[in-house]
Amino acid sequence: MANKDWKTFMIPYEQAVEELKVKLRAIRTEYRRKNDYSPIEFITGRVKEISSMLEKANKFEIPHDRLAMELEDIAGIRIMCQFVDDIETVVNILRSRQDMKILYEKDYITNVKPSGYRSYHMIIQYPVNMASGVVNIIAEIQIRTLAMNFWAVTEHSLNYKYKQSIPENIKSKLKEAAESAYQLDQTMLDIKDEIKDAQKLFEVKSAIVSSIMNDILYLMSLNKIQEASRFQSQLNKLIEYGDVSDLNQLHLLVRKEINRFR
Ligand code: 0O2
Ligand code: 0O2
Repeated sequence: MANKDWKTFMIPYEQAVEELKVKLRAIRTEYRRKNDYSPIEFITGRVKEISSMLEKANKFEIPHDRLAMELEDIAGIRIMCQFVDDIETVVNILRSRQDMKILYEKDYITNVKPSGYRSYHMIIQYPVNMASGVVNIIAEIQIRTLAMNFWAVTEHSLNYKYKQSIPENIKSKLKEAAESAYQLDQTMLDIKDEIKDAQKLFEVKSAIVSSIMNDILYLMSLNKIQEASRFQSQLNKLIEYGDVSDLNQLHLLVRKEINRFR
């Protein structure tokens, strides 16, 4: 196939990655809008470079007309989670979606790869609506914790540098690092509830702070500059030392003041 044809071949994959990033990031937004803890920390996505796709086809002797069937990671999405048990939540969310079909799953968290690699993979079929009609493409979703991601990204770059033949001493260091990443995930899980509470509290507080700020701006627009700056300095103190109930009280006071002048 000519270069131009490969570019055409990639179009539905590029579209799928863009759509999936938007759709899956929306899950995070939904949790955050509800001031809930999100099992998704962040999402990245990419399509494979044409050159590395052809390299892989060559290596595994995959005929070009079978690439779409046999290369499952031409479109790749990565979902990063803070805690190991978020992965199961994300997997269940994906399993119940109507816009993709899960073909199969690979659990490299229970079955750690000999390299030390841990992640949960879901191979999906995803319909892309093209000008010419629907094209069903295959994509790979990798779900992992931040620690698993840190390890995998580092190991991947070393593999790239050493072209798959990493020296033994570095290999054994990488195994050690994989074990440390695993331990880190376990330790974080132990204090998960504490961290979640703190993060949730932060979300709740920032929501109240931003409502108070809006109200203060409104007071300013009513030309009540003195009142506005008094509330602003109270707010500044509470941002540092106040709790949710202090903030709520201030919010009520600001509201009352607005109603007085409206
Ligand atoms: P958010 O809400 O910050 O997650 P695009 O499609 O243009 O939005 P692009 O440029 O294709 O995104 O980038 P890619 O590679 O798909 O994803 C990059 C996203 O991952 C960005 O999020 C980065 O902020 C986020 N990211 C990458 N590494 C980290 C990391 O270590 N920690 C965190 N928290 N986020 C990371 P967005 O798009 O800004 O959205
Ligand atoms: P990229 O784009 O460079 O990441 P197999 O034949 O079973 O060994 P297969 O069928 O391609 O491999 O699938 P597998 O093992 O599930 O791996 C698919 C992807 O998982 C890889 O894509 C990597 O992204 C990631 N992965 C798997 N094993 C490792 C590992 O030991 N270290 C790191 N860093 N990542 C791994 P590619 O093909 O490498 O492409």
